[in-house]
Amino acid sequence: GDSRMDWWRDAKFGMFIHWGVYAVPAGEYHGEQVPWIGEWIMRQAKIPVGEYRGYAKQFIPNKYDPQQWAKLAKQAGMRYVVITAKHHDGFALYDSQVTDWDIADASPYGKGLLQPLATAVRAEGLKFGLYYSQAQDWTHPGGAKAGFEEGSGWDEAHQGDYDQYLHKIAIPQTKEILTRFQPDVLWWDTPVWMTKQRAEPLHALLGATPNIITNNRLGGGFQGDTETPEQHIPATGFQGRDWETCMTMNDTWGYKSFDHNWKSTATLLHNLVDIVSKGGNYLLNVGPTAEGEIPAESIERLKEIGEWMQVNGDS
Ligand code: JFZ
Repeated sequence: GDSRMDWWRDAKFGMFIHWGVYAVPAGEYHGEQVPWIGEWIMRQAKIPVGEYRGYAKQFIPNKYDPQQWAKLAKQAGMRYVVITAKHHDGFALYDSQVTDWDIADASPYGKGLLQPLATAVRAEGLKFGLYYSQAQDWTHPGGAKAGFEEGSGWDEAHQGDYDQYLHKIAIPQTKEILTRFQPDVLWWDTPVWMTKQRAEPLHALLGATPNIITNNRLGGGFQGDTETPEQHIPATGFQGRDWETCMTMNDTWGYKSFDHNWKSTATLLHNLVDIVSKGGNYLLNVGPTAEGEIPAESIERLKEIGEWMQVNGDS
């Protein structure tokens, strides 16, 4: 067997965290409720880069309590946490040396958010993973592509060469997060315009963390370690492949103030049991606010899941 995968297969249940500047507009732009998932608001509302950058000034998570988050995950029976190091808006939750579009340089908060969480999560005995949007980047030139021609976007600031973006931003940042945080998981996403040639240098960086587990969203033909059915549970699992269903508790990954469509705790538990019975993992999302709080509805559900685990879990 592949002992590298042992902890992950045993884990069954993890916490996904989508957190970033999009928590400031929280789904609203110029007084309008923007449809669809909150972390896509920049793309959905075609917010100009300069204007979107302004939200970072209000992303000041003074209520951030990474120990509380780690304990919440642990008490719910989760064994790993995966957080967005950078989502499609290009904003890094750590102090990147590659750009000033990060929490330490663009927000008055002025310091990184990832190391405190990595430390807290590992202190609880959980594994720590990072999500990184390698292909889409709606701030750095050359990286805004979804639904657009390669090298263009909805703002002049997007003009640029995709390969330049990869070499100036995505490759150095991937190197940075792997060496700095030594994540147990790297969760790639949306490989638009990715080719084998483009993905190869990203894939090669994984050598810095030999035991890392990656998903199947790097692109360029790289399969990674895990299948990633999204927002659904496959009927039978995947023959010969590890897999992980990622899912929201309401209808958004990133925080939206007006999304109240919460799944019940019973539904979440049913999903967990269904997934585990088919040999998969459940990566259940929370979307913290710009102040740094996990929504009360999510906390309540995670605590109830934890109570069920006390009775039925295998600790
Ligand atoms: C992606 C992101 O665009 C989204 O913001 C979120 O981070 C989510 C976890 O991942 O969205 C996807 C990616 C892949 C599929 C659907 C949505 N897919 O394969 O069906």
